[in-house]
Amino acid sequence: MTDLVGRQDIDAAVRRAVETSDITDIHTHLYAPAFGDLLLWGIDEMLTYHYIVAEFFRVVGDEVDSDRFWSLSKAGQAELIWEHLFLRRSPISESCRGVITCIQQLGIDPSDRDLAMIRRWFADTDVETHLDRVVELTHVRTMVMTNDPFDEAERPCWTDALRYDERFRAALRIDTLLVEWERACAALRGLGYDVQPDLSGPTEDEVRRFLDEWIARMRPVYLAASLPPSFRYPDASAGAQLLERCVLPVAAEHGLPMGMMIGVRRGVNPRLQLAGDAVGKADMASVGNLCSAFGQNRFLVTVLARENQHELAVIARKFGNLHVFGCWWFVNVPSLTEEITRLRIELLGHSFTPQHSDARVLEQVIYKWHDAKVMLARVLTDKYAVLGQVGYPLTEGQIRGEVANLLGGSAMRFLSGGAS
Ligand code: FIX
Ligand code: ZN
Repeated sequence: MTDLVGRQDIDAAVRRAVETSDITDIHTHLYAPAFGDLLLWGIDEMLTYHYIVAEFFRVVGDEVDSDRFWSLSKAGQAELIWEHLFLRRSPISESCRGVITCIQQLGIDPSDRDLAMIRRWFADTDVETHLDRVVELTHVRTMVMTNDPFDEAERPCWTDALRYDERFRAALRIDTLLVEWERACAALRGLGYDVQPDLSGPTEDEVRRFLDEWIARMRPVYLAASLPPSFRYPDASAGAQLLERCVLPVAAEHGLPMGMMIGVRRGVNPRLQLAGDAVGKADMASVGNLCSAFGQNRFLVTVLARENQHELAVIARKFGNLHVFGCWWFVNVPSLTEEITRLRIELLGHSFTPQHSDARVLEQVIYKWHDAKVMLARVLTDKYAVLGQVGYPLTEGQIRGEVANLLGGSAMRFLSGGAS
């Protein structure tokens, strides 16, 4: 072994591997430029990210009510947020600090706190050049989108003429089908599918036909849904019935994993719009029930509640058809990502994916992956150091390979039918 890493060099070897590895971001809300305005980017989009909007409403008091805020242009909203969260206060929360990290990493000087100057910098660039720059800066070379055929803004983009950048991959998003069957039923009828609210008649065949058609159109790498804490399997609800009789059989037939993000309580404060969702503890036994009952299916799962993380990792030890991924949304904060990643390495070794960005605005991959890399390097250095202490010979090549797996290699293998 010529590339043996000495105990004192582990830290540098891990940092080198993390810094140079290509990354696959397996869950984002980004779109390829071919989707036009659906790809959000630039400083005003960053400032009006729903993570930040929630923080804005906490501090603004009676000065700006929610109706007035939502009636403003995006630029107007961004200016208010800049004033309250970046000038009157230091942007110390994770989502606010993330904006400053992005600005700084893009080579813009944040020290003047000058929004007009930052806007000019973005006005001087175009989306294609900017995307190349973000990819080079982060090494995030593949981004999995969130593609919802029930979304009126997105559906028309999926014409035969749509040719999009191979750095983007699709994920067929079906929350409406699984969580809001009444709405899905009406939408499907509008699209010409013969479905009934009580699932009778040809409904199941028609839902399968809908899924087959969208799989053919999008060529997704997985199917996905965000689910509430109340999600249970088995269950008599329309969603659980459709999952069992339509979604999972179709997914298995096409060799596609089912992505499940569990634990979101939607619209706890509807006045905050997208920023109004919260978290609840979910039922991890249901995840185990699915993995056991559908051994021919593969499941990609993340959970929103800190309280669910340990049980999910334990269930993943029991089922090879379960791939745990990401620290999602409210657990994507440094104190918890480190705790969760350590726990997962301790229970699962390398067979999981520590992070995804969930970026909604292109530049967010910069700060979210910057943070994920720093955290991962710290945790891995500790874990390898312990191995070194007990005499295990680590090589640079092995460290590089294992880091690449954790940064997307393992997920991509799982997505294409292999083991984690
Ligand atoms: O369901 C999801 O994919 C969530 O990630 C989003 O609904 C959420 O708004 C979000 O952006 C979290 O990061
Ligand atoms: Zn998401």
